[in-house]
Amino acid sequence: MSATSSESFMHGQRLMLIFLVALCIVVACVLSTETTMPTQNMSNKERAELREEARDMFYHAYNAYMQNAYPADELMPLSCKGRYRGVTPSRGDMDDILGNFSMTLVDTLDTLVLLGDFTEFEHAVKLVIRDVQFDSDIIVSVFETNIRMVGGLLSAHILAEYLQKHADTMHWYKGELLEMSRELGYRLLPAFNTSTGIPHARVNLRLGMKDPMLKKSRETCTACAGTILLEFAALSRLTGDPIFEVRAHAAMDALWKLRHRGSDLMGTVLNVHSGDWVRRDSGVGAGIDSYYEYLFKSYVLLGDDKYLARFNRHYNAVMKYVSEGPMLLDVLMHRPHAKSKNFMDSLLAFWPGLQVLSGDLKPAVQTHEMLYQVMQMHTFIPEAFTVDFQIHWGQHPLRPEFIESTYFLYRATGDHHYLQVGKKALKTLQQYAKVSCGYAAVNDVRTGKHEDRMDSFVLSETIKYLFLLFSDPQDLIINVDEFVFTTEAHLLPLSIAQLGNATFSFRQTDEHNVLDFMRTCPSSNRLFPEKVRKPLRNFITGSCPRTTAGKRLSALDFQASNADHLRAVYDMGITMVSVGDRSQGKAKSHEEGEMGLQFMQEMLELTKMQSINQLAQLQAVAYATDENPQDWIALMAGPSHFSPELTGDQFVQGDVILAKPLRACDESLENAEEAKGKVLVAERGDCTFVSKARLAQKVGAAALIVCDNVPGSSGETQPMFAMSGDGKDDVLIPVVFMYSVEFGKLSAVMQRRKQPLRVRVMQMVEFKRWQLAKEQRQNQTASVAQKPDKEL
Ligand code: DMJ
Repeated sequence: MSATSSESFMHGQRLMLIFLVALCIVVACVLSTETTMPTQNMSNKERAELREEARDMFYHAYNAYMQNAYPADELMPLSCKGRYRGVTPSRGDMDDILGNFSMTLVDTLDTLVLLGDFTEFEHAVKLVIRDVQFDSDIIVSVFETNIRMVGGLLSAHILAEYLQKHADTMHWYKGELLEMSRELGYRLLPAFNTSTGIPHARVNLRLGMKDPMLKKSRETCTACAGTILLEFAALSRLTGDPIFEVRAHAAMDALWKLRHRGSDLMGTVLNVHSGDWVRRDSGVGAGIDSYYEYLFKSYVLLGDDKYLARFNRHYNAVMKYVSEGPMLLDVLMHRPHAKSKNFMDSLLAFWPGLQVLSGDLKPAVQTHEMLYQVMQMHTFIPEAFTVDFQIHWGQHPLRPEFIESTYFLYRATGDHHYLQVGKKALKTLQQYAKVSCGYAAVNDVRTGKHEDRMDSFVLSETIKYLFLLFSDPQDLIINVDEFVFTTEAHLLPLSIAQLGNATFSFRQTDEHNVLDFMRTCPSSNRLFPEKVRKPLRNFITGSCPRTTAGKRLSALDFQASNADHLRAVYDMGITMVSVGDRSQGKAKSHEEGEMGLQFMQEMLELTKMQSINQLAQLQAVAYATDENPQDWIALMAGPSHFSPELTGDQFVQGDVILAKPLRACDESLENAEEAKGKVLVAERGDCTFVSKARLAQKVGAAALIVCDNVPGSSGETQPMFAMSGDGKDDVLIPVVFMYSVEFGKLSAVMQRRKQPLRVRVMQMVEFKRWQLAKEQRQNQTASVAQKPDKEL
């Protein structure tokens, strides 16, 4: 959904070829027949063991939170303590999800019921009623508070009433959770007072929109505004208070009016007052994801056809413009034939699950298969990956989307492949994310380094979907098919559409279950997904059979995102070896082997050109040494998408100074005064690049250098990337990124000197030109100086 800040690798499709070239093998002999690996069936025993392992995972994380963090919003699994808003060092905008309202516990309540742990559920509900309050002077995200808190309270209320009726327990419960969700709903309502009816992104829990910090509030994301209706409709129908549903419908209607009338696509960021689009990128991932989800699920939950009609219009547009084979690539809503990004984000992994629900199974199987290959390639699905399936942003906060889709695909097809995929995901979490105090997010899937962060969705979604995947639906306490899962995996009963009060029906033991029937053997459902996956099996490494007829593919035309090109290259005997893959390619014939050699020669040429292009985007942090003040040295740096580009002979010069605290994530700096007019250095981590930049700008710094927090990283050994922001263009100072090795050199010089070190931030290519011009001048002077002697 609405994760916005990202890092983007500058390497275009072709740059990846530098690595491919080094690793390709041309062998002129006939390709052996393609081998297929049938999906292994999973025994009931193994499935039950995995269900129990998922249960253990839940308790490992839940107990760690309850024992070390509660009543905090989140557990910090590395420091093994709670994360409190205003107490724990700020991570900038990211902290808008925190309201000091015990978010992880509220978000987790209904999972306890699914696990059948009524005792702990009752205990937890009592704690929430006793401890959680909302009257805080804190600005929170409307979207996150709605999906995690309102949704969590509502589904817990529904399940508490269910247990009263069916498990003869919790008789003391009198709808307190519903009252709490109504109170919280009222605290979110001021955000809806806009001329369009589209809610502001953030609201102060106590002051509403009267908080001076919200005076300039204008922009929100499509998903943020369009992921309200399920919870607000349930709130209205359960409380009998119509205001919530009215406001949420109005927001959905206003959003619908903003679609592009030609393409039927939506952008990702908009102005809540004018209704103007701020970002016109259109995809299915960050910034828009759950808007589509809520259109479809609003139809399912509320039975209102208009939402199905809207969903279908958008869906057709997405499949026409955004979907490209199994990939989903952003386009511009007003120019849908132009791709606007060359990377995909991990949030789009929810899409196959939604496709399953809407009945479009084939593309769901395909996209899921592509994502599974990305996961196998990089251990986890990175936050963003390029069309070449290289890492664009290496973070992985243990998100649920891929497992969620795996669950829905399994429920729809009964194909054991999806159990095997779930097993792989579960074991990966156990091996790489489990720490003694819970599960820690992965800071970079390349290094496996952990982050001190366990988002509430790890318990409310990631582990819940794993548990559901390995559970036989018949063994669950509730019939999950009678519920809609909200975007945060909270359960809302389908019968809510008829509700004046909570009188929906729960499972009847003898009821007919359509899905169970579909899975009885023999069923074509079992064969279908395998048939769709098979041609994609090596989608990333490219080994599908194809006819040889046709024009030779030249290196210049080659696009690594094009599946046909990948196949053609493979047929020429060139194997693209990606992380962890060491298989060799064999040319289909001698003729194609020759073509492969020719292709490789062209590729080498292109690689040379690529480094020239790359140089144009590289930034430099240059300084002169004490020993030789005329001699400037330039260290390699990466640019950012959100700050002004330094072009031509532009540069910013100033003394370098380290931010205090170094991460620069707080509201201000201890050395703010000193930082004025200087080139500030802040370390990567704890908050987004752009929030560091805003702070640097606020204190009057001339430029910002963000230095990496991964020891040993270097631009010499890994691709440079450009830092991405959040779509706003309010950063006016140059911001560059330096890997650790390069920054280490700068820092060593800083430490050696008694005086502050003066640096220039500029384009690397300009630095080189400048140096060259200087050398030429020196040479000329030298030759002029030599002339008289010679003449003598
Ligand atoms: C969750 O909070 C929800 O699933 C949301 O819609 C998307 N992002 C996170 C998990 O990644």
